[in-house]
Amino acid sequence: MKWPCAALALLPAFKAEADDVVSLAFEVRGKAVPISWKPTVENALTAARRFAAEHDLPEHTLSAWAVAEEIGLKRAWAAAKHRESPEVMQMPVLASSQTRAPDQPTGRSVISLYLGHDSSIAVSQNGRIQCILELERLFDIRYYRPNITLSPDRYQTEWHKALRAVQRHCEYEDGTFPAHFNDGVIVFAGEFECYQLWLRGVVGMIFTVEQWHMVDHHESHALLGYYASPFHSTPSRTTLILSYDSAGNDGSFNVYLASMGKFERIAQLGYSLGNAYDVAGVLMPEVSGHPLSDFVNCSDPDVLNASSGSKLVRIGAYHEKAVEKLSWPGKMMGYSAVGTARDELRESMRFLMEECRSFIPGAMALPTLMVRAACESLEGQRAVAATMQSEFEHFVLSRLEAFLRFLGPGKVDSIVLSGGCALNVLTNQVVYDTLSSAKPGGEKGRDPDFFVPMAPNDSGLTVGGLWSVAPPSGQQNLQYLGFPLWDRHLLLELARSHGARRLSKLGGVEYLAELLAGGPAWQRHPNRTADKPIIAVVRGRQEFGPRALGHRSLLAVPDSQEMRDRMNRLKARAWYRPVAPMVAEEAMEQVFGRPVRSPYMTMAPQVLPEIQNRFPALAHLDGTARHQSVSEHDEPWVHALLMAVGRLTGLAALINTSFNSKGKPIVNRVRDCLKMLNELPDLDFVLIEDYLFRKRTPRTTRT
Ligand SMILES: *[C@@H]1O[C@H](CO)[C@@H](O)[C@H](O)[C@H]1NC(C)=O
Ligand SMILES: *[C@@H]1O[C@H](CO)[C@@H](O)[C@H](O)[C@H]1NC(C)=O
Ligand SMILES: *[C@@H]1O[C@H](CO)[C@@H](O)[C@H](O)[C@H]1NC(C)=O
Ligand SMILES: *[C@@H]1O[C@H](CO)[C@@H](O)[C@H](O)[C@H]1NC(C)=O
Ligand SMILES: *[C@@H]1O[C@H](CO)[C@@H](O)[C@H](O)[C@H]1NC(C)=O
Ligand SMILES: CC(=O)N[C@H]1CO[C@H](CO)[C@@H](O)[C@@H]1O
Repeated sequence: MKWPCAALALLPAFKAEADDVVSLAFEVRGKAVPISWKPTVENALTAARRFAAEHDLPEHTLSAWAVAEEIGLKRAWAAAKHRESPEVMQMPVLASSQTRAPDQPTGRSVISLYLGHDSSIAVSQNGRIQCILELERLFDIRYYRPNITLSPDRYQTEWHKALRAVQRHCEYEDGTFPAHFNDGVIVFAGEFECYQLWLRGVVGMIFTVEQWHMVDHHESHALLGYYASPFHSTPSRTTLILSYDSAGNDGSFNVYLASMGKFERIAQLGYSLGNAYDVAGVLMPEVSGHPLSDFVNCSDPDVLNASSGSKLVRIGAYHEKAVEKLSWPGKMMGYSAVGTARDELRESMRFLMEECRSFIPGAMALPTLMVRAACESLEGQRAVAATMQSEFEHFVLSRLEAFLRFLGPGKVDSIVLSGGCALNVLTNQVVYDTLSSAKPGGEKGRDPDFFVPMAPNDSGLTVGGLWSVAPPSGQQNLQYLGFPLWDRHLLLELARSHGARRLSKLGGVEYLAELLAGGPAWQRHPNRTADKPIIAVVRGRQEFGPRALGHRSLLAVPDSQEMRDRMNRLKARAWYRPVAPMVAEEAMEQVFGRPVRSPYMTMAPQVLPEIQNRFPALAHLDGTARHQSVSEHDEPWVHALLMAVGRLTGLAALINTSFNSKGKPIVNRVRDCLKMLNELPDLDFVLIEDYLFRKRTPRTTRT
């Protein structure tokens, strides 16, 4: 293949566009003040310092300006408005005020693509999403993105393969398959325009697309959050949407307001909370899996002698872990429960979160005090995790509070959190418990309602991007819009050859519940190794988003510590990883003492002590549970199963874990399911659609 984009690899060399003079105006204390400079003579940071000194501005606005340098400084600045709030003014404003009024739903069909890590393709028709393909689920590699640098040929082949999967397996509600699209959307991932042009060509080999649109990264996160929430169906509501993550080249803390059909970015701040959180992972060998010495030199006199919260030491080898480090923040959040936060580390954490941008991407560095704590002991490493989590929560909460005050009491009817950082369920819970109408003493109508979408991280970008072109018509359940089993056609034959039995003939969910609860059906089982079995359930279309919500899940009754250990062993997961129960909506009061709706596992409320005692595998070490609340409306079959389990165990709850093997994405092949059933000693059954496969005893195993 002739590679048309090769020359563009040279682009960065031309980044500092020759003799351009950059001119901007900032509003300082209500007045527009101009600033201009030549990037070839003075860099943006120096210019920013000069400007700050001349106008007596606080130092910490500077980091945002360093970021501005990275993004070329041209865009959006003219519109930068600090507005009137002193608190909001103190945050480093990158750019703000971008207004768009979404079109009304139309009869259009749309395809949307995202090229960054966690690449995906989403398709909609008539304002309804028809399917979402996360490429990792097709290629069986977590966070998958086709890698253009590796081999342009392979890049093309892989995108082609993904698009073919959409063409063949994305069955529309009316029984047809996609062929033509009115609109194509690419969610911007910082790539060269040339790649996008070229990708359009690849799409064009399979589908016809009338017109293409580019959509901003954070706008896509925010639109997913807004339109997936119940709030958009009442246009008179004002919804505040925070999209935050660690996105590379832009402000990573974005605040939007949606009201009366208007969707507006009110601030884009230069914080990269995700980065701060990610980087801290290097200090915890139990999280990263690497010795501390890979990243820092604990005998460095600067480390030994640390005293100030803002002094930094360099860390090495971080960028080399480009892909695996994506798993650190999730682990670190669970790990934070094993440590105790230390006050003397707080200043360092705040400094890191506020200033993280200013030392990325050049020198990776961490505050020296944090490094020293980690060097000193395992307990110190755990304290870093706990303090980081605690400061992260505080940071998000205080910024949200500032925005709410700034907008005025009672002005915001609902809050939505989106972006990769919204996977931090502990922070979500703190916001819910402190700001929302569900807080103790909170009032509907006065305090905002709260929502986190099912795929707040990059895997959800294509849906948000798509909705910017064709907003949804009404409310749609999205959590099961992944793909059916890729090799579904093999199921019947494999069921026959494995002697699988039809669950519906055995008694349906009642039978499954009896097995799970260790009742007679399990007691009759010839080769029991445990008190109660672990059962994988694989039904219908795959989940969209990071959580297995009962369509690709491993299920068990959480009434013993042993069960948690078996689950973690089965998944080869670190001992400190949290468990996640599925709880029937009816049982939430019983478990938490209050209803905390969380159909996509986005919250982490405290479990009541008596339930922790009776069902020890249900709560995490800190007593919280990352639960999935299941109502009949969310998933009728899973709900019926939970209710049946509740009749036998006294609690309509099961622990779930996603059905995947170590380091792999959630399964989507019959063959892989059966392979795991054979290989994993702790897995007792797999239910695939209506077929219940039992682990084969050695006697019946063919060799
Ligand atoms: C893509 O491939 C290049 C060249 O082999 C490699 O250096 C880079 O790390 C890869 N990127 C990703 C995201 O895997
Ligand atoms: C770590 O720092 C000490 C003290 O500066 C130095 O002697 C040692 O060589 C360093 N170790 C490494 C691996 O760089
Ligand atoms: C440690 O800090 C003290 C006080 O700031 C300073 O005098 C001393 O030189 C430092 N030692 C090292 C090894 O940097
Ligand atoms: C993002 O979500 C997808 C599922 O939608 C998950 O597989 C992936 O691991 C997540 N990525 C990160 C970086 O957390
Ligand atoms: C039961 O399973 C275990 C482990 O797979 C095996 O060692 C044992 O022989 C089996 N017993 C029977 C009666 O199949
Ligand atoms: C115990 C356990 O593994 N819980 C898991 C439940 O499923 C979600 C989504 O797959 C996981 O994130 C939890 O860790």
